[in-house]
Formats: sequence, structure tokens, C-alpha cells
Amino acid sequence: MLNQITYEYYDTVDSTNDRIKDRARQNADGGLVISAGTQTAGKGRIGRKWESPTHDSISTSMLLRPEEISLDAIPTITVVAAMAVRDALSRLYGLDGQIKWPNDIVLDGKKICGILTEMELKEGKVWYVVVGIGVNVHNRQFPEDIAFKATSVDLQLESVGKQGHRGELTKAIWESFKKYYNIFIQTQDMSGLKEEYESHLANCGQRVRIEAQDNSYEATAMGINNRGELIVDVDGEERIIRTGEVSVRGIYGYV
Ligand code: BT5
Repeated sequence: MLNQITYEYYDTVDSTNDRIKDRARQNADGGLVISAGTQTAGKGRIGRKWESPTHDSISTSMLLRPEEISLDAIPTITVVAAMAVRDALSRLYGLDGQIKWPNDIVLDGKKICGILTEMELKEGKVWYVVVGIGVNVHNRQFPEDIAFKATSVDLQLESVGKQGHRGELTKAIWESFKKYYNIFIQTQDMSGLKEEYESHLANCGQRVRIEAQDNSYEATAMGINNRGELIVDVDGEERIIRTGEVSVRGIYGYV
């Protein structure tokens, strides 16, 4: 169970995930959150970069000590975290984001948040897990290569004349995470969360392109199973897509 959340904030770090890893190795308690104004080496999945060079976005990571979680259930934590970010954006700002499985939140067809879960084993068991969340909040401009597919809270709230607040949103995200994580931990699967998750799943029932490292094919996204894996239909045959080194895209653009 996740009970106590402790917050620390730094102006600039390399990566909040890496700061948490250091603290985890020094035996910090679960529930520690490290946030930073900017990151000099923000990370995405499989060596990709996460842009967070200005004080406009949230870069925040939590340490989990999931002694009670099996290795298999770790990727599901990303799926749980995505629900938390979606929930916080909805509660605070009325923004109705969609979850692009497994680790993005999208609004208006563009990415507003990315999540990176990492872990380390010790003696064959999960020693610690880091859940890292990046959310664009005040950003109005993005590097050229992502400008077409990135958005921020402020850009989404422009039409109603409102703005986001990084501190407030960070706390709301981790409070929501606590709620969903504690439901997840009881069963170690998505059985208590699946229905809500699927109601916000981007491309549910629609055609998607599965891009793995060695092949790429079209399918229809059907939903998730209790492990948080994506169920797709390929020519009438059900296939399970595991979190990991795949991207799932709608066939008409980024989402
Ligand atoms: C992710 O990877 O989306 C995971 C991002 C996790 C970032 C957080 S910030 C706190 C913590 N500390 C870290 O060092 N990381 C975590 P992936 O699905 O691989 O997507 C990466 C791709 O998203 C990049 O290749 C770009 O195309 C795009 N991207 C990069 N920065 C972006 C941004 N600020 N907004 C929208 N898209 C972005």
C-alpha cells in the first residue's frame, strides 16, 4: 500500500527518474517524490528523449517499494499512472484526456504527458520501482520535431481563459495515483480499474498500427486485459500486445 507521499523539489536535475534511483539505492522510503523545474537529460522509453528544458512543464518521479508485487505486474504500473494523470487533469481543469496505451495522455490528438516506469532487481526480486511523469503545462512552443504532436495544459485551456499550475497539478496527480495504485495493489491487476480505463482509451474499437522493432501491422484495438496489456484483433484473431518496445498509432496520425 502507498500511504505517505513526501515531496522534494529541485530547480534543475539531469532526470528526476535518475535522482529517485540514487535515493532508492540509499534506502529512501517508498512514496518519495522528486520533482524538478527543468531536466537536462529527461528520458523517454528505449533511449528516447523527453523535452523539459524550460520551467514550463512538470517533471516528477515517485519511488515505490513494491515488495509485494511480482515482476510481471510492474509494467501495469505505467497503465495505472496514466489513469492518475488523466484523472487529475479532469478534476482540476475539466480536461477530458484520452490514454494512448500504454504511456501517453493525449488531448486534441496531441501528447500532453508521457510516463516512464523503471525498476531495479536485487537478488531476483523487485528492489524498487520509479514512476516518472512529464506533463507539459505552460509550454507554448516545442522543438520542431515534436511541435505537430505536442500540447500543454495552457494551450488546452486557452479558449476558457485559464492556466494550469505546476505545483497544484503535481500534487493532484500523485493523490490520484495513490488512489488507483492502492486499488491495483489489492489484486495486482487491472480488474478493479479496467472499466474506467477502457472508457478513456484512445482508439478503442478503431484501427491502429502496431509498430514493433522488427515488424509493423494493422489491427483493431479492443481494450485491455487484467494485466494492462492491449488486446487487438488482427483479421479475426485476438493478439495481446505487451508494454515494452512497441508503439501503437491510429492509422490517421500520431494518436
Ligand atoms: C515517454 O516516452 O513519453 C516517457 C516520458 C517520461 C518523462 C518523465 S519526466 C520525469 C521523468 N524523468 C525522466 O527522465 N523521464 C520521466 P516515449 O513514449 O518513448 O516518448 C518519447 C517521445 O515523445 C519522444 O521521442 C518525442 O517524440 C516525444 N516527446 C518528447 N518530449 C515531449 C514533450 N515535452 N511533449 C510531447 N512529446 C514529447
